Amino acid sequence: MEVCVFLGSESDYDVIKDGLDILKEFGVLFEMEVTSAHRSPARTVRLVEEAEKRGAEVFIAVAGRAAHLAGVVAAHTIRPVIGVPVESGGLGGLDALLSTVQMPKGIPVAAMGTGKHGGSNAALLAVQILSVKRPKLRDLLKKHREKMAAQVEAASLKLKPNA
Ligand code: RP5
Repeated sequence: MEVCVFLGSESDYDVIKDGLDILKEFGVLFEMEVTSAHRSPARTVRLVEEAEKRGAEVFIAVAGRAAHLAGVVAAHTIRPVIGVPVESGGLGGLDALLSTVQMPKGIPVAAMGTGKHGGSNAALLAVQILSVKRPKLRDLLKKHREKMAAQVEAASLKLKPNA
């Protein structure tokens, strides 16, 4: 395993679905578990320790509401932890965003934006971290950026009158 993905609840799955596709596209080995910082704290800590032993180099933690999952994972590992706040409940994700991003100094979490964009960016950031030591991933990331740039240009052309 290279990337370990934790969801605070099954209901968070949609937020990371596209991100999982990105990890697959880049050929990154990942495993995913549902575990909660609040509802299953002991399981969360055990899973972090097991994932480290099995080679996880980066953790992604997806959670909503008082989203402490990424912070708790970060407290139990020195591997990089990427947090994805989920839009749920009455506060539209601001609760989860602030819970994820406002870590006290000493225990960093790389906090993404809320929702599906955050889920996709978490996967891309995980690939970027892995790519520091893997030229093949760096090449794939460059191609991914070139493809996006081409899509922007194509969209621009499509919207031009008389095109
Ligand atoms: C958080 O509470 C989870 O990460 C989820 O985003 C939210 C709601 O969980 P469920 O009630 O849907 O299980 O802990």
